[in-house]
Amino acid sequence: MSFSPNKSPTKAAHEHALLLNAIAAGANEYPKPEHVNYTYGTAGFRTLATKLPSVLFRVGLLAVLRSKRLEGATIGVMVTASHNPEPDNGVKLVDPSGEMLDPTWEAHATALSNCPSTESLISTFTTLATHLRVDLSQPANIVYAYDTRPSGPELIKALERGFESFGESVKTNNLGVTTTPILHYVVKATNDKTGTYGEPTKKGYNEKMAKAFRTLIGNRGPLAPLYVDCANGVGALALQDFTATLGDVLPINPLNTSTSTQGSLNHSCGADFVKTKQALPPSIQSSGVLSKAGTRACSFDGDADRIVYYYLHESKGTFRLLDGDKIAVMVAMFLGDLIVKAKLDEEHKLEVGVVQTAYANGSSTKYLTSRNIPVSCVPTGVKHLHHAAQRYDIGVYFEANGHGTVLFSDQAIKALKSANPQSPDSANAIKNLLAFSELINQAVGDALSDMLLVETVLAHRGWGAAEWDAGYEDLPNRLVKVEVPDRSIFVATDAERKLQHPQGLQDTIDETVKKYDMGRSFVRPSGTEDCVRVYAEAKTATEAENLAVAVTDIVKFGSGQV
Ligand code: NG1
Ligand code: ZN
Repeated sequence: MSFSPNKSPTKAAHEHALLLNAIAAGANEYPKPEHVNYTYGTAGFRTLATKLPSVLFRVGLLAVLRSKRLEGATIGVMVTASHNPEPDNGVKLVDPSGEMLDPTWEAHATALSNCPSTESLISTFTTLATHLRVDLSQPANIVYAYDTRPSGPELIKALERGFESFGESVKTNNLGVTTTPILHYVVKATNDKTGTYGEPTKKGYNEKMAKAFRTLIGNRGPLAPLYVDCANGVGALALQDFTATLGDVLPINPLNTSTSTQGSLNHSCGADFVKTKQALPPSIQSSGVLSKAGTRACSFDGDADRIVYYYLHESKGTFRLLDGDKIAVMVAMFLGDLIVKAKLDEEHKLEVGVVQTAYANGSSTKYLTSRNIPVSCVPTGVKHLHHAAQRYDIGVYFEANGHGTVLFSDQAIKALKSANPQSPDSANAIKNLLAFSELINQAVGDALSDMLLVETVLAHRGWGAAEWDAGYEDLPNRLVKVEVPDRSIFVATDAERKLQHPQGLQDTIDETVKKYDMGRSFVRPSGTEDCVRVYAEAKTATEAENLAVAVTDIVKFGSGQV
């Protein structure tokens, strides 16, 4: 198809015709494969990389539309499939504040990606631009990055082809191979009008983290060495850059850093492996590095936005996991104590709250609520957690799988900056709270920043991993992936703790759960994989296992498989 620029009466119409011609040429180069249906889910688009070039081209178009709609505010695009295996890839958009794409635009991403032909893409694009009132003459600014997957560079070309359709009105900044949280940081810092968030570069990120960490550690360093499993992913490169900036306050021993070995990414290592298997990565097990008492380690996931810690029990040698729930609890308690020490005036009192999902271990929720820390439960997906955390002065949010951060509200920062310390101790607490707000990524969960957060709290408490772990004992639990013919028949409600459909299934689950001591179980369709997830916890490991099996059977029955 072609549009005739020369016959157009006005300059704008002429440019519009040129744009549509450029989009049509790009769309022809990147045709949508037949029989594939794409959905912009919790983590953007994610599937086999070979199915993604047409999606990347179209995401390029949408990113430009979004930036133009927001008068040239910088939009981020991250190409990653996080903890998924290497043949997968994915893409997600980042809004100007550094947060996930506005959910109302997710449907536009889905619509563009599913247009079956060049004609339908042009027509959907034009309709979207009109309905969303996008002034195409506005400038657009995009920052983009990708992880270490071999499919990254080809997909980036398709994305760039999307941007190029708009000619010179689009300014781009390619950050290259970078972690997801660094991309979010750069987007936020680029759009920050106050100029105080930090320099919008990788260097700016490293310097900001290193400065805050040094302030917080003070003369407590150098800390005990830490082993970091980088999942053979981009976290290895980020960690190397960061340690070069930080120096030797925190001696880091990176493990699983083979970013160019084919098939190694997330393979038998990384945060998702450790959390799901509740075991050490075999490479760490066989290296024996954790056998020295008191040694702690952590695992990043493939794009370094998740982290879990672990160690071996001193006498039993058993694996002990310190997951997102354990991080949230320790951090919330510590920040709560700092606020008490800060002795702020009555009208500037700050409250720490915690946001969890239904996957949070019941023991962690009980621990927090019994200590009067407010806890909210929201549906799975970072955007839900992030928004709920914004309602607290200091909102700690973590998914059990290790994705999370701590948000400081503007009022909290103002209260801390304007406080009149009553003593050297309170001055110190205020200074430390402000340093935490610099250390912790305010845009998104960040393995590196969260690692520094954990290390700081441990150093201040004078704790090792065992003391941290001693707070509460996790209830034994099981997470099962159930493949069903059509997961869309499963509809969850009440922060995904109950099933609304298929009708009657929840009653059967409730009846079953009652038979287990301290039993809890829920079922929800995954937002990132073609499956339904069953979670079960109970007083003993055997009971948790049996409950998971029983509920899995109910799900299979409900999906018509039995
Ligand atoms: P789904 O597939 O919707 O369960 C998974 C994780 C989420 C979140 C997203 C995005 C579990 C049980 N689910 O979502 O917490 O991290 O991936 O990556 O861990
Ligand atoms: Zn991730």
